[in-house]
Amino acid sequence: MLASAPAPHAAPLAPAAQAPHALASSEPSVAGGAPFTREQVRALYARPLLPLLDEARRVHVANHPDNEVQLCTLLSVKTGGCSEDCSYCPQSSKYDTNVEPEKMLDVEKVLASARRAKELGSTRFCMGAAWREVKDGPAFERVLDMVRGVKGLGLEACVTLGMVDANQAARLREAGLDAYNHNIDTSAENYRSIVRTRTFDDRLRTLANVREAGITVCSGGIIGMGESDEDRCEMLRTLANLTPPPESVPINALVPVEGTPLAGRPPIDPFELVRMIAIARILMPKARVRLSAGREGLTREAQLLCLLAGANSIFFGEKLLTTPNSTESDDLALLRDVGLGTLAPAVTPQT
Ligand code: SAM
Ligand code: DTB
Ligand code: SF4
Repeated sequence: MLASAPAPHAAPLAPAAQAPHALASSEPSVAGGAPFTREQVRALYARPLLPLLDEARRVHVANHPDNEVQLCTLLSVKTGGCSEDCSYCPQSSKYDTNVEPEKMLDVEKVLASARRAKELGSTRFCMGAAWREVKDGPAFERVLDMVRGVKGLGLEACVTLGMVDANQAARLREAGLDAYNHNIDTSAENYRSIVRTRTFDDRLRTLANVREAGITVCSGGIIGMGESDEDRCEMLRTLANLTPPPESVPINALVPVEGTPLAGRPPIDPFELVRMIAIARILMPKARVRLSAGREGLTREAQLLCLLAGANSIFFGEKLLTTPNSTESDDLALLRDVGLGTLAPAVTPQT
């Protein structure tokens, strides 16, 4: 079993309220931009939450429409039976979870789901496969058809399929793919305590292949796996120092799933998620920051704080890939009650 205990370097950073040089809220804390140093990100992490939120909000309104959230719908197009050992994942064949391996979905079924997502207001549709890597052949050809079909509906198309090589990335781009999701999940130092069947560098290599093919990069991570504050800072720093930084950054809170090594992890304090989102917003001003897995356990007030901190997308639909998400009606009610609009379709449907 993989380690689920806190990493050895889990000493907390200076408690926010006692940060020795708390900045005035009007002072930009990372003047100069990327590349960011370890110390710069640590200093952000150690700031009291309210000035941090002030700064994140300033960065947000300077770079994005103020009251707009993108709805993105997820669909698992090939569920379970994955050969990787990611210790958070219910789809790994190494763990006995209640996810049963399923055959890959037909293109028509996927497109029916994408049509429904569009009717409900989603402008992005992300298809996930529980694969270690893409293999050339009929399954990949089917994914390419799915991408063409989703683009034909006028939606942004994203896939998350595990590792891809340069040629596969180029073929995805040719099919019209907008974005590839491939999370770094945690810091380079902590990676081996979470995943052993591949390396952090494997992750970065796929991100480089995606970027090279002209596909936008969606990459983020997970908190609540027993990582240290330092790991969280380093994860965000790695993302922000990618050149260019990712266009899309999902911040997930672990959904602990029975049977996985991380099943017993306690829930995070929602303020930790707010802090991560605020720092992501400050370090990556132009990125769409996605309030991702783990929203089901958050109150409306905590979700609003995440949106205030700079999140401008949520996963919309009653399921993430295999685990439950907030309901569509609760999400629409939240957005309505606080007067937030959703992003209008950006792409003209192809006929
Ligand atoms: N197999 C592909 C891969 O690993 O890149 C794509 C699918 S994978 C399920 C997509 C992402 O979902 C992972 O990188 C991880 O960040 C996130 N994820 C998976 N299980 C999770 C969980 N239990 N809680 C939070 N996030 C999770
Ligand atoms: C991401 O960062 N989070 C989403 C999406 N990208 C693909 C997936 C969350 C999966 C949560 C566990 C599950 O439902 O299986
Ligand atoms: Fe497989 Fe992706 Fe789950 Fe890891 S996160 S076990 S690669 S499906």
